[in-house]
Amino acid sequence: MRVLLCNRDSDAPDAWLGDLRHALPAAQVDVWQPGLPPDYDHAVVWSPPQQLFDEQPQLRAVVNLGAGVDRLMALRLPPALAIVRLEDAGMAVQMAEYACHALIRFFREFEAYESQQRAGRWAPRPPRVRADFPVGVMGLGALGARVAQAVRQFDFPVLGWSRTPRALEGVRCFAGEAELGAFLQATRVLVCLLPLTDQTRGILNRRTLSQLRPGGYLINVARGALLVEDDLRRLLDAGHLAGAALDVAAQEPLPAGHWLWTQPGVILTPHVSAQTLRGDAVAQVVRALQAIESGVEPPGLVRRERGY
Ligand code: NDP
Ligand code: OXD
Repeated sequence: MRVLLCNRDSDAPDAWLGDLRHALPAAQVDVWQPGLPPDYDHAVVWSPPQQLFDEQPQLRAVVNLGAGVDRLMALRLPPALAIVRLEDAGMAVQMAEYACHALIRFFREFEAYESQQRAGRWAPRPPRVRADFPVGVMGLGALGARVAQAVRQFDFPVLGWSRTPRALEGVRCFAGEAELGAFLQATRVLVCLLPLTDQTRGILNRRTLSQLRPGGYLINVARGALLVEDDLRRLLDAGHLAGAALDVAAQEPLPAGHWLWTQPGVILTPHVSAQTLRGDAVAQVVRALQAIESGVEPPGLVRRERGY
């Protein structure tokens, strides 16, 4: 088996190569570079260039070193190529930490206490009622389902929305376009964990976000292009939304001077809510390639027609 590695964003390319070679001792694993002969079986990639697929049309499978395949799906890929993505691989627990942290920061008014501390003021605020903070999770996949379960542990009412009907213990589940309105209207803190597809691009917009309960919050940990940022700004300025935690932006890195850097009520992080962990990822790559070589459907197989 001959495997190409193309992980250009990595700050430890040698460690990825070493770990993959160690985990696949019978395989030849090479780092992709332009002009290699077209005789590789599989590619393991994050954010690869179009040139890789143009030069290697015989590839049978590509394994994406992340959960979201939107960038990969935007390329021209060989029609028969199997696309496999990471499923959880240590990311679900990170998403649960991040979403719960943001939720509790909003609910317990930590931002207000931080400014009181800076002003040297000791001033307890009245407790807020948990039932007034229903949390709606958009996307109930590997990551969203874990977030919904983690939020439940803090006794917030939890709702979830997915494309097809799901049943999750303790979560009031909604599905499809027809139930989106009811889901949003019952939600105050919206956590977005949808994949970016033709159906979901721009789904967080004035029409949808204005249906959240007044004083609502947005936690977007999925992709920046799901959100119409100017619509968020209008709803924050109007006070309909009280805050947002954004780990992703339409343009990354967020440009200097962008309004989001200084918008009151907005917490920003640089696309780190759930990072790819090399050990978990390599183990999942190995399982996927072994499944493909044995003619079995690999875990994390992407359905091209759905876009995720
Ligand atoms: P999954 O594919 O496991 O889950 C996707 C969920 O979204 C499913 O519940 C699916 O519904 C739902 N969904 C998809 N399309 C629609 C639609 N049109 N309407 C309603 N629901 C829809 O993905 P993951 O949970 O693994 O990951 C989610 C996303 O998180 C990734 O695509 C990626 O963009 C992002 N991510 C961000 C990271 C970061 O660091 N910021 C890190 C990792 C991932 P159904 O259940 O019916 O299929
Ligand atoms: C992913 C990401 O999709 O890190 O895994 O954004």
